Amino acid sequence: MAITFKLFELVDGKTRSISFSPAVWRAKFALMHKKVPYETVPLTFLELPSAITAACLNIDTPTVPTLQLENGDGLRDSFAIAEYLEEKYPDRPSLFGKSQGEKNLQRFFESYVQSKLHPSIQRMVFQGMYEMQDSENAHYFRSSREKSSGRPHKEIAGDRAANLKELKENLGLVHKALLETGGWILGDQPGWADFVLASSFVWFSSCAPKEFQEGVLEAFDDKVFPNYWDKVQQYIK
Ligand SMILES: N[C@@H](CCC(=O)N[C@@H](CS)C(=O)NCC(=O)O)C(=O)O
Repeated sequence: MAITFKLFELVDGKTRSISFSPAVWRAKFALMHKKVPYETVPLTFLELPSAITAACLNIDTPTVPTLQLENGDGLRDSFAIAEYLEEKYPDRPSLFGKSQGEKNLQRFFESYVQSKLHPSIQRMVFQGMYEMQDSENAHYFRSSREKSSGRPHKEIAGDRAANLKELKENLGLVHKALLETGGWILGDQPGWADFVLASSFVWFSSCAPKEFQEGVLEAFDDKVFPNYWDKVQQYIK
């Protein structure tokens, strides 16, 4: 009998149909790449803690993504989910490549995306993420982000032009890598590094479409990022 995994994911409070979390998308790409069927449990920020702890008794600090396994336990964290899938389905398309060295390099790329691309994207998506919420989730989102950033709401997004400039500077190496492979970061086939990058793009495009257009698709004078984004569509449509 086919196993049905449940993926707990984050959606907007207004329509409950926009899945925007980059960490969740990493898990979704990994599941799709491994051709593993799954159901999603869409949750808003405020629903997430009680829904995950009620369903997965082993989890006491709930975050998304959480993948509920056959035995009912929840597996938290996108990388842990990818490692689990790689181990369980070794004969399906690989996420990390053949050697520990390839896996290490992909982890290194993940750190680059997280530390160099995410800060400016995070500032640019802030207002969009806020406006996508219903009033209770908007209140939670605003106060939790004010607390974590130490800044009042109106200062979190920062200066648009400075954000776009910072992003372009840090996208340069990614653009160069894609120009050289002519395809995915990993070459002919995507893997973890691509799914990390693509997840950041899905997050950016769904919460700040104009800035994504200007800051990624039109940032360089060629079709490298538009072509890459076209390839990503096969997973997200
Ligand atoms: N390290 C985790 C990320 C976990 C995480 O921070 N998830 C966020 C969504 S991207 C979350 O659950 N946020 C809940 C909240 O902000 O209340 C992973 O990559 O899977």
